[in-house]
Amino acid sequence: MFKRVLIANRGEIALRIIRACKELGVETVCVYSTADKDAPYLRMADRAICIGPGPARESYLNISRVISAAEIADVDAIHPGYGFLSERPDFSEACRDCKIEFIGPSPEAMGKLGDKVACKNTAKANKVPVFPGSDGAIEDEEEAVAVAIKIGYPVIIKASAGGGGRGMRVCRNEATLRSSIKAAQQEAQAAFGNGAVFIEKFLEHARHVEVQCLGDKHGNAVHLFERDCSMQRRHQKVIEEAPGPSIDRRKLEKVAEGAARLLKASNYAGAATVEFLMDDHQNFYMLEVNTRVQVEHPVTELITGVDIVKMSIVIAAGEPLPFRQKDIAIRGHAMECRINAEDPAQGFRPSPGRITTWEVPGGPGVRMDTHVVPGYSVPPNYDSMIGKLIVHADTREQCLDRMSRALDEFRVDPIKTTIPLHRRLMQNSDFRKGGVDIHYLERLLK
Ligand code: MV4
Repeated sequence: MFKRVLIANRGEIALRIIRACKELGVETVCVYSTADKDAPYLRMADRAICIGPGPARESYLNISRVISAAEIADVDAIHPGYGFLSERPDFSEACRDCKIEFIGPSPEAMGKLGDKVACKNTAKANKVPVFPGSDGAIEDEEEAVAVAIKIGYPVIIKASAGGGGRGMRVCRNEATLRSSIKAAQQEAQAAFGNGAVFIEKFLEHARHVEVQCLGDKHGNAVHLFERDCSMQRRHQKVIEEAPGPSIDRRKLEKVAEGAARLLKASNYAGAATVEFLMDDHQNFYMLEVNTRVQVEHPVTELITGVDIVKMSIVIAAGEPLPFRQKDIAIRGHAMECRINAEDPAQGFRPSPGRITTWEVPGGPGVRMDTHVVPGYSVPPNYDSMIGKLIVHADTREQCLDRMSRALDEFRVDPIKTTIPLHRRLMQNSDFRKGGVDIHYLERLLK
């Protein structure tokens, strides 16, 4: 195992990684920006090193500053968490060049799964279902039109290097498609430095179902079942749950085994999530692969008993996965509400500032992942997520009631949070029935 790990992140995930390291007997080094200098989790690490000012470009996103801190602290490995440098093949490579273990996939595996066209090809070769569409990148207008005639409208143009909804265009007829291709290529080139775009069939109504996977350095790969993340707004997830409500278990298991095969075929070591859309007939279509530990990993931890963050470290240290697929089973139901410092009554306007009252829920089946304490100031520089309330119960209905009860215990003052929205959603009959689609929340908020 590693002697010392640097955490190249902030907030709740930095604290989550500190906790995993402590349980593994690994020393921790946190990097921080001046905007985070008073954050209490920094004192839980063995060492904290300032790497720059508030703007992320000059601190958490700055590869040379992070690597310099790692060299000064003489760490064996770096955990990137999520966001920031976590999905940058150049960062994984910089770590390798400096003989520091990157806790995540190799730059090759990350590059291959991060490029959507390449990823889709590997998926197809491994019998992972994908949307019908172009074979690889589209060269010109005529090729796009030919593919669209074959698969039928509507179609969607996506950037091969895009992700999380960036660089997508829906085309409902030939005229729009013709006028969009060149613009999409130019946009992709400007935004991602890669002009490759592809097209596929556009699905109007769908659920977002993603499969959590783990691969090790010995050729083993397993899945930890699925999460439903359909409750989202502007590509930001709001609630996640596991398992997905009313999903055909046989279909899901086939797809999830495919996801694990995809990791294995990509020589992937670490945690990964394979995202799918699921249509009204429970057909699955792969969207993209996230090559990192995700925000919503706790719901999978609660239903499987697997510590995903600990596993990410164990895998990077070269140990084989300590279990096989047959050892993984689902127990109960789990749900996560993202607590953001935003005002749902004001169009989700950010609400940073000092938190004087912070009373968090507890009791049976309740887990709170947060770096916030009373007196903490939410800096305006970063993502507005300040914590995650996660609950576990035997059934989905008990889980909803437990979440409701936990949300009722929550007291935060004076900043605004998404707690009132969550309380409303826990009583929403469509959500309680299960199976709302990815557009549900935006329709509800109109
Ligand atoms: C799609 C789609 C419909 N059809 N692809 C958005 C984020 C990116 N990961 C892929 N996205 C979509 N791809 C096809 N062929 C609809 C979306 C989409 C979406 C997907 C997941 C969660 C929320 C979403 C919200 C709007 C659109």
